[in-house]
Amino acid sequence: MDIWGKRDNMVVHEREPYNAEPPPGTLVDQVTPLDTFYCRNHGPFPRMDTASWRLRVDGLVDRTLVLSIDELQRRFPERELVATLQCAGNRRADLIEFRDIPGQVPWGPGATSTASWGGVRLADVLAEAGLQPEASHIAFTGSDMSQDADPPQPFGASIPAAKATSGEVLLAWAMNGQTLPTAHGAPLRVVVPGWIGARSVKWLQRITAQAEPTDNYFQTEYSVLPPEADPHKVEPRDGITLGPIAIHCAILQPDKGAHLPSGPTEVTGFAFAGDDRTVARVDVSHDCGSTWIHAHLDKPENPWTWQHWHATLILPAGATELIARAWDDTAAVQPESPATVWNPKGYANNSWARLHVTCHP
Ligand code: MTE
Ligand code: MO
Repeated sequence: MDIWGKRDNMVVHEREPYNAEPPPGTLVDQVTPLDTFYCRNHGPFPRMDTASWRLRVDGLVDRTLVLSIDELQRRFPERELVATLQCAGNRRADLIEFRDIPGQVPWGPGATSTASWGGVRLADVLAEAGLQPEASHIAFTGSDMSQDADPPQPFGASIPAAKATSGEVLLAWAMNGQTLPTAHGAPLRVVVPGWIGARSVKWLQRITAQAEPTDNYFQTEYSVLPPEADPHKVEPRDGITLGPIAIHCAILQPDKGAHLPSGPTEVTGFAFAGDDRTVARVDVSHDCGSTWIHAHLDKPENPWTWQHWHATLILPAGATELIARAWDDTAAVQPESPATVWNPKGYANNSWARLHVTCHP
């Protein structure tokens, strides 16, 4: 284990700030162990003292609240929810192969994980504060300073009030039944199920009800710019600000580059549909999509979690590319290639999962 409690074989993209994902093929459990859960940071971990820490709830509310962890735990009903987090930069490496994306973390397919989060509903805390009618957006501010912004500013995000007051958004102090680890935002973080990970602000210090989305640097940083745009010249608001996650899947087994006997082969993976959508079907192919097998799909525990799947393919001898693509319950399907979705900052690559293997007769 490393100093942040992560297994030794994590793919560490950066040590400071710490950015790491589990190696391909690892995410086989419905709930990801803490030592395997990906970790995405824009600055060094802030020093947090739980005893003196307070959460401030302010802005367009009837009552400003200042709450300690104790008060949060005593005054609101405790909730537990299994939910998948996924970074908008997940699978950027495949976009980079198509066209370079300088200065961004080259995430593989492991910038996603699932935990059982424990805490209180954001909706309950906002109800206590009393949201005013003009409060259309709920902004979150963390405690970590990031040099990505010029001048440096704490990481922040906002979500529409409609999402914030839905029951699924949590203020979490526990992860898989343990105290929330420092690396994941202790003492308290937001968990916005079904939305890009960047909206789930860690080391939370302030919640502000406001009429507009936050002007925090990271709100518009996480947007899809037009392909021809120069990210240093355009305004971030020229992009599409990311919120709900698009339908996505990954192949877990066989291993990338595996040498296997030809014949029946078990192919496994997971699929994830963002927001309150669920995965409706996963198709798997070994012949460039001429024919597809429908995978057996696990039932979702709730709409906020990934769903694992498995299928048996009869693989011919020789080099083969395995392909998987998922559909959600609105019949949205993953796009075929990274070329379709390439964008200058390399977000939201949800193209078909592909994996090369070689079969001997
Ligand atoms: N919150 C703070 N305060 N600082 C950050 O750098 N990174 C965000 C989000 N919340 C971040 C943050 C991003 S981009 C992602 S994908 C998730 O946290 C990652 O959560 P994890 O590190 O617990 O996996
Ligand atoms: Mo992210």
